[in-house]
Amino acid sequence: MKKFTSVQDVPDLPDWLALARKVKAQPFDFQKYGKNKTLGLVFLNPSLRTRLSTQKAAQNLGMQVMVMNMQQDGWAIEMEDGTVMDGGTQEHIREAAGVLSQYCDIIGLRTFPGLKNREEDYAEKVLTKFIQNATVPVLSLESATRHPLQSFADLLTIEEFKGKPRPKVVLTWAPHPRALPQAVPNSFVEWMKNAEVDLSITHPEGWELAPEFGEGVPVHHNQDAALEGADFVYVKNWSAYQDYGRTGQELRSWMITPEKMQLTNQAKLMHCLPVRRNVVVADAVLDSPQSIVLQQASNRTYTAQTVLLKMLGYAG
Ligand code: AN0
Ligand code: CP
Repeated sequence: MKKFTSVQDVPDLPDWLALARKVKAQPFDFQKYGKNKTLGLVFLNPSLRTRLSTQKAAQNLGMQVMVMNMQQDGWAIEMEDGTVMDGGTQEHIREAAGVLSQYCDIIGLRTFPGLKNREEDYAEKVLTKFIQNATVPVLSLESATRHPLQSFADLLTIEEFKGKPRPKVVLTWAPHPRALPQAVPNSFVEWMKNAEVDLSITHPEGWELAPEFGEGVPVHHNQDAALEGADFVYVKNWSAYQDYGRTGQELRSWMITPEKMQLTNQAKLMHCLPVRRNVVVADAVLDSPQSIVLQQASNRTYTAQTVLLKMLGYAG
């Protein structure tokens, strides 16, 4: 496996899910695959869960882990080819990715979108350049348009908590004061399309996902109607794709409250975290037994471990 950047890199999702369950049951049973292998985690943006769960996943496999926080500790990276580097950037991505490949057997990269230039973000410029210049397999730790490690954990969590073969899953937009990427909802939808779920999306007009992600998924602009009968409510803010980067922070009535959860089929509440309390979700919901956000975060370890195991060549 040369890369893990989206669900398209997963050849057999049911097989991967079965392995994730096996890994979760016996996390330390696969150490012969990771022994003497090194994982490098490169962050161009902040992270709590992805950093620690992927590190723990690698440790469970017996791997060594090196973490590089480029913003604080690295040189300023140049992404453009053919530039005269007499400005602010100090090291070209060609050397940076090439050098990291000398030290690591697998490299993880987190790179958020700039949310200014939609074309550039959706071309996955940074991730693509990194992969082109790395000589070892690359794992996305959230890129401009997708967060596949998150979505894999989300899917495992839904599989564990579902009470029927085909649960109703509602992805709902919620307000947030800052412009956030579309990566989490894009990816969630992409993975759910490959799962046994009845998926719909609710968001205010103007917050449609990019056509290639939203395509084929029913959309409701009335959040209350959309939540009716839901078994899972996946709440997340994203900034607009059309009016690229627009926040919608004034739309405070979209916050998930106990009253809204009353409309559902005693739904489980999911969020990738970090979550802004009483902006995105009310305290009373996050602190209720309906919230499974910590179980979601826990599953990040086992799904990351499954991905690493496959990247290490595990074929069982
Ligand atoms: C990021 C996002 O929305 O993509 C990371 C979530 C995993 N969230 C924030 O920046 C708050
Ligand atoms: N959910 C998630 O990816 O969290 P971090 O941004 O803290 O890694």
